[in-house]
Amino acid sequence: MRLSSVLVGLLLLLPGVAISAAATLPTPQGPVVLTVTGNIGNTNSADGAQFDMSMLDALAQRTTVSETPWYEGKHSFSGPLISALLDAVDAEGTTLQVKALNDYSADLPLTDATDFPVIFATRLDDKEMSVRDKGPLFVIYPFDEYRELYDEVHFGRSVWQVSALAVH
Ligand SMILES: Nc1nc2c(c(=O)[nH]1)N[C@H]1C(S)=C(S)[C@@H](COP(=O)(O)O)O[C@H]1N2
Ligand SMILES: [Mo]
Repeated sequence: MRLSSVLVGLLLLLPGVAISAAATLPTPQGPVVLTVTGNIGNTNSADGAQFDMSMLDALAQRTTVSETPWYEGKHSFSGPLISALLDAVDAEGTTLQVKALNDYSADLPLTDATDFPVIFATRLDDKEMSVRDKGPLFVIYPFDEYRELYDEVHFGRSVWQVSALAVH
């Protein structure tokens, strides 16, 4: 009878564990657009935490309407807050290395994401961005809302064609 009560205990326990893990970070169903590695507590693959577009859309979103060095006039950029993404993967550390498809990479202090509503833009004027248009992911600082961010330091951290992150 000991064994059967252990088995009952396991049966009660296992679904709970599976459900909470799935709720934390599901498995991507569509093409993976972002892979996060490094000092993170939540993963969903041997390669770290992988995200498809709908997983990014499910995170807390923000829009900023701003001038930028890359486009004429003001445009609307929207997508998940970097802070929401860092929460989702349970990131710990001081630096976020942001890597692009073209091998460019920049180190962002994690405090940028906690001090300002910085966005991983997935939409420019409500449309997804193709790789040709600096997509699918573009780090966008809320330049018009915080004029002090409009400088070379933050332009250099505004990585476009983002494909991977490493938390250190
Ligand atoms: N993917 C990618 N993002 C990037 C860069 C790059 O070469 N590739 N250059 C960065 C730097 S150093 C700056 S100053 C700005 C430059 O943008 P610009 O080349 O359109 O002036 O984009 C940043 N984001
Ligand atoms: Mo730059």
